[in-house]
Amino acid sequence: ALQGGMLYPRESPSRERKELDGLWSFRADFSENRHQGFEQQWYRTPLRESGPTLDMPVPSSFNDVGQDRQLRNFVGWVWYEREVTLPQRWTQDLGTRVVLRIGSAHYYAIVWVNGVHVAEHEGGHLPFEADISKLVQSGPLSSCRITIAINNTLTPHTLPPGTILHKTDPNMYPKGYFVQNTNFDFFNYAGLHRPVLVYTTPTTYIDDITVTTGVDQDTGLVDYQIFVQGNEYFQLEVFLLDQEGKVVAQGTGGRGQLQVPNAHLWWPYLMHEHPAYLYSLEVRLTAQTAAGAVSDFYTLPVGIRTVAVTEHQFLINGKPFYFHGVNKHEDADIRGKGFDWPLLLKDFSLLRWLGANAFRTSHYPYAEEVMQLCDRYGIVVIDESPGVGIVLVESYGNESLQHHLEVMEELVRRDKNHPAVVMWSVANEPASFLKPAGYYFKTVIAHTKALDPSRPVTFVTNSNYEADLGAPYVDVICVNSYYSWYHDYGHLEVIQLQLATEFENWHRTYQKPIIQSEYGAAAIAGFHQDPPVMFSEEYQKAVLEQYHLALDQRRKDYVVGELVWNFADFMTNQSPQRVIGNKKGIFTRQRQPKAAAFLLRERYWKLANETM
Ligand code: BDP
Repeated sequence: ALQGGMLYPRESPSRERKELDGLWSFRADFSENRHQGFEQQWYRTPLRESGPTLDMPVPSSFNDVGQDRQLRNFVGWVWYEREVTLPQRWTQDLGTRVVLRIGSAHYYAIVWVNGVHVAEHEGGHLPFEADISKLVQSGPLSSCRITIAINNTLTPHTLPPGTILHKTDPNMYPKGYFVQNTNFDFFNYAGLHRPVLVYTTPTTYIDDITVTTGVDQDTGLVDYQIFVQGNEYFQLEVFLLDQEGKVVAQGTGGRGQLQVPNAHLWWPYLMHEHPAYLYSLEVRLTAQTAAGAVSDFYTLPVGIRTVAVTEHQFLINGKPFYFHGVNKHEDADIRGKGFDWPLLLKDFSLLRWLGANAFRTSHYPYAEEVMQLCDRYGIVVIDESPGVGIVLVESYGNESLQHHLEVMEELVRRDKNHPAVVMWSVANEPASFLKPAGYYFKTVIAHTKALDPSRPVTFVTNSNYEADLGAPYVDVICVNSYYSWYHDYGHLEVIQLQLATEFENWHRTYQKPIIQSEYGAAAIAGFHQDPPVMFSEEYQKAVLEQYHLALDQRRKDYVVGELVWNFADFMTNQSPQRVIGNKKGIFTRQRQPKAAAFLLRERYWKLANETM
């Protein structure tokens, strides 16, 4: 089990934060064994002393920032470094705890502070931390040097998995030649993708908070559990404030239930006139220490809502909810998967324009700032783990399974308090027909449910309904299909029949609600053909129209959602199937609409008006 909590670093009267975004020194280790950095201990002295370095923006992927083809396609260790000067009150006051937090380092990361190893982390989409108090408080220096080595190599046991293929024919490839293969359809961008920061807490501090909510008639129920680290003797007080700042409930102690009469529920956008109502849970800790009294304050946004699944419905606050939205990627020009506020706000603006009420974080957890905006705007999220491309038998072994369980622990720990998150997805399109898949998904799903009994769990399948060994364990069947795209090319007339048959088969077999979790077609913006031809905007639109007709046949029965593939065009590996990336976006990579976007906009607003 994981050590400690992973509360988002927020400022409070007892906590400060310092962002380390901006330019870092950077060097990719191009040596033949990719290990020179470790042999020469590049973390011991400033990186520039090791050889030539580049300026690298953080957060950003390193791949597309420069003009170097080798760096764009680099596989192995890259090194990041920057110096930071900390305020004296952080380095002199032994009652202050100083924490370094890395929002995301893809894929494997090792961190040193002033040459001392402080953290290691596997997985590119979830945050990790190191308590660096001792290090920064031990000397006269108030500056410290942070070095982060990151390796983007994917193996059958990483999540997502990949394979390294060594090409040994001396007539075909130079000595030592290898390539990274993956079984997922997006570019394996790497680097420091999300904010890096240092923050403080007192040495006795609020380490974690878990909130689950319920509704009893008009009363909102907020169950809380608070974990404290440091001193054994402390008091806790909690206050729940409404949006006007008025205290509506309060309690004491590490766990309890707050009751909110006439509660404002957290509703999805377009399902209620006042969606996304957030309360604030203010937690106050006081402890007596040898040095005197200390206090810690942390405020957590709380949305009161319930989620439930029946044989044919997905219920939010007891009302049937229909997901009409998109699948996304963290992806854009130049920055790759780097976090970027303007891009994020543009995307939310487009989601509103579309009338989308939901998205899936295909195919990995997104930045915490994204989840916070979903809470605030009322956009419902299916929160997906990086379990994408699990297709090799090796990736079903014990080593992979253990890692997958840990990733679910990290994901639930980070995202458990977001009202917007209504379901976990443990994987996308695994080879769930392989023999070991049954035990594997049974275990991962059961573990996730044990971690969080308050939300349904699923994985997204494209296996045949009879062959799928994981489907018995999910709460909602999520199916992807690409009729008249990956087969029956160009034959729009088969879509309705094929989709209707598929829905029928899944529902008859499992009696669970179904979400069309992906469907779509590629269109290159500006390509026009009438009658429609593949890759034209008209064809993309026509495919969606055919899907919608079949969806509408079953929408009131047991189909509970539709998420188009994809919100925007995105970068992939190079292959003859992909034209500078995947073009199934209804927006271009630059977020401009194709014809299909207008079609979806009309449909989503119509669906919204039916449920309002
Ligand atoms: C599905 C995958 C998705 C791909 C999409 C496609 O889940 O990641 O990008 O197909 O082929 O199989 O466009």
